[in-house]
Amino acid sequence: MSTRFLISLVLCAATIYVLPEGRIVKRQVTHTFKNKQYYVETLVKANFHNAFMFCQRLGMQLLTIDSNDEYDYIFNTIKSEFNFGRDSKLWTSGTDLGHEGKFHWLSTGFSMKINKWLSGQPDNDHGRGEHCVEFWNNKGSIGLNDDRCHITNYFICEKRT
Ligand SMILES: [Ca+2]
Ligand SMILES: [Ca+2]
Repeated sequence: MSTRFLISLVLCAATIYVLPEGRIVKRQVTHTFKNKQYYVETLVKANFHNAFMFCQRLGMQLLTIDSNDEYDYIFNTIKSEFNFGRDSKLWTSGTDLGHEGKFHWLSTGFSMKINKWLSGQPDNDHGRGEHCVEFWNNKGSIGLNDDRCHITNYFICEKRT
């Protein structure tokens, strides 16, 4: 083994070692609507908590939907530009973890004003506990659903401009 090879091996190991926080590569903002920029994460799936932190580490926030117009924009975007097929799911920052049945956006602290739930939702899984809000394609119908926070989904990060 040559000295040069050994040195590069050590340097390479050192680079990996000193980047324990550097696993998230800067993602590109891909969409804008009114005063917001969005990044749709379709490479890494994460549970609700980790999706929230992932967005924070990008200098962004997990999606909050402030109006019906914004909902329609996101809805149309994921339908037309992403393969949001049957059983596809995407986290938003909506949650009723603080108070069962009262949904807020964790990213802003404001209560959820829009009513875009899929038929029969939110159902808290009939009392078994679902506290985090996602877009869900349920057999061709797309809308919001409460789901278990620990499942891993793709998600959308946003940044106010
Ligand atoms: Ca719940
Ligand atoms: Ca549900």
